[in-house]
Amino acid sequence: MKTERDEKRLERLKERLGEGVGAENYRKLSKIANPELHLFVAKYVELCDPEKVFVCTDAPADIQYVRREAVRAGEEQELATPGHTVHFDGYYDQARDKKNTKFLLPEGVDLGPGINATEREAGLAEIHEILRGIMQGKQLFVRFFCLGPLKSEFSIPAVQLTDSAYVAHSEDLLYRQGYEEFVRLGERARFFKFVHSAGELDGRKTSKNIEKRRVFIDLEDETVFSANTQYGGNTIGLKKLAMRPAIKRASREGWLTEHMFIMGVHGPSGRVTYFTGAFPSLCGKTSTSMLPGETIVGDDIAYLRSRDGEVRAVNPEKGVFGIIQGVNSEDDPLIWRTLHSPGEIIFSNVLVTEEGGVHWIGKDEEEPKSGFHHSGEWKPGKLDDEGFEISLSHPNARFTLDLQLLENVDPALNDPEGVAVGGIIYGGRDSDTKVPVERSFDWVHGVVTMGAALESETTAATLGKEGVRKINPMSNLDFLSIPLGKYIKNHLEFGAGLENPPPIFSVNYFLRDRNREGKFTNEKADKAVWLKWMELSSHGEVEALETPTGLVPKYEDLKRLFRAVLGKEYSKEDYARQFTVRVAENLAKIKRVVEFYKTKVPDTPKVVFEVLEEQRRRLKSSL
Ligand code: SPV
Ligand code: MN
Repeated sequence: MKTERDEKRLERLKERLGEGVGAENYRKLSKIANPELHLFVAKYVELCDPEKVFVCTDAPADIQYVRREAVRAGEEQELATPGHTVHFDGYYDQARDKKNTKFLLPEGVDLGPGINATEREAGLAEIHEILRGIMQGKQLFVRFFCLGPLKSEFSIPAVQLTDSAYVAHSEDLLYRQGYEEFVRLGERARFFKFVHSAGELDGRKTSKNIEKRRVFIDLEDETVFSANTQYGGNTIGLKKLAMRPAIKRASREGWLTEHMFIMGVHGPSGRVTYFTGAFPSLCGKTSTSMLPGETIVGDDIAYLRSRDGEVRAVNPEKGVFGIIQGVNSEDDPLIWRTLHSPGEIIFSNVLVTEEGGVHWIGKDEEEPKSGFHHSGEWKPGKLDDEGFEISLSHPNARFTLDLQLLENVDPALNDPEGVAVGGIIYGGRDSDTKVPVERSFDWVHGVVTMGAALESETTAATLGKEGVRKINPMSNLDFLSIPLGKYIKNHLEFGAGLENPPPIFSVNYFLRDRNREGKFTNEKADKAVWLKWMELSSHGEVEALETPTGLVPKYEDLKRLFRAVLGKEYSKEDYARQFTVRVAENLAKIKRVVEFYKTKVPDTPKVVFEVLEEQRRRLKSSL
């Protein structure tokens, strides 16, 4: 029901957009027959008070306009290779800001310890105050997208308001255009809403008032607000911001929103088996999903539904916001080739050379002796205000591109039915405990010991100290919008409802050897072999050895696969180093995990403790 206040608001929006070019913007908005949408736009246009509003449809000319505006406004700069641009976030705005990311919860609602929240009314008042007049003198872009393939049961339409052409442009590469989808759905669209402002910009066009950086998530209204930040993980509404309301919706409706890639692993005789994989950032997730010889559906997020007894998955995205550090011609040939070819790519927080090329840490070319990046002019040895050396590029520097630019994009990317999931993988950065690859005994064992017990050493993808071991259930902890115990229960129930649940695996690319100066026990490329083994295992075509923690590959199978996949001889010594179960470390891990669930997760399902206890007993009796 529209109130008189609503009517007035719409009148004012019409006036604002009503003249000259503006009339066209109003017409575009009106074509979507959805009063809730109109009111949302009217409310935030009025509050943020931009100088101009641009309503973007799916028309190529509209999309091109946004791209040009990003360059014209100085948020992106063109590079020497056609289509390439670079964007910088502020020096202190280089990662997800967990501290200032909060759920706005009505009184009496509690998501449990560890989930950052504030009272809803107070939070709305705070963010509205920050947003008031924040876009004065700037242009507001209204964008429509669809999370997931068009015309699909999986999908969620979404609208983004932002004053950052960089954010709007990034979303073009990452999400399916959704204006026509909104027109088609009209009042039936149950959509997510995002309001973002980079806030006041400094001379280098980076957010200036980061002390007022906020990401506030209003679950009730499925709306997310983000202010005074540009870094993609804080701003690109449809990425990590949308995961929160999506997890909540999924929980209500009996499906799953996961921090998972989706890839096609190519088995014998042309068989393709789809795997989803959850890894905390900077733990090899993107590079796994892009392994040569395999095909990629998505590198970051998956919606999973059970359909006729099987699991099906879609990627809500259609592009990649990937970590660039360490990308080199030998380990990542596909990404490497794409990053060196013309095409629409946004680099962020890399070093720009005098010739208009880009460089990053771990690029296998000679390092430039000077350049320009997120800290301004750069030379080796440059120090920041606190006296720390500033690296050539930021460890969380990224590239943004449409998956269609990659040779290995999977043909099922836009299938409204999704792909059938043949296996689920959990991975983390673990230097001393878990074997490189292992299959769980069953769904519950996998959910508990591999998903719920996932630990990882922290990386540069969030602000804070690196290298500290932390539990990160399903690698989804940062995005949970429901109590963790409930989230785990959902996984258990999801599996219980499946006729034939896909096998669950864990991988660890980061195991070190205690006896050889802590060297990694594996080469980066070895993950290609683990994938092929999992593919065969998921079809029951390789046997496995039972250990106290799960089912591990047999030496002979790996020997054969190392030769076939990598052309490498695989030694018994390597196998022993990698696959000997580290009993003491595994026992210590169980202790940490039990302690965490006992003290921090009041609603932990009982079976979590039971399964961990059984594992503890198996480990003990193996001593
Ligand atoms: C991650 O950190 O998990 C990412 C990038 O995928 S971000 O958008 O920052 O979440
Ligand atoms: Mn991610």
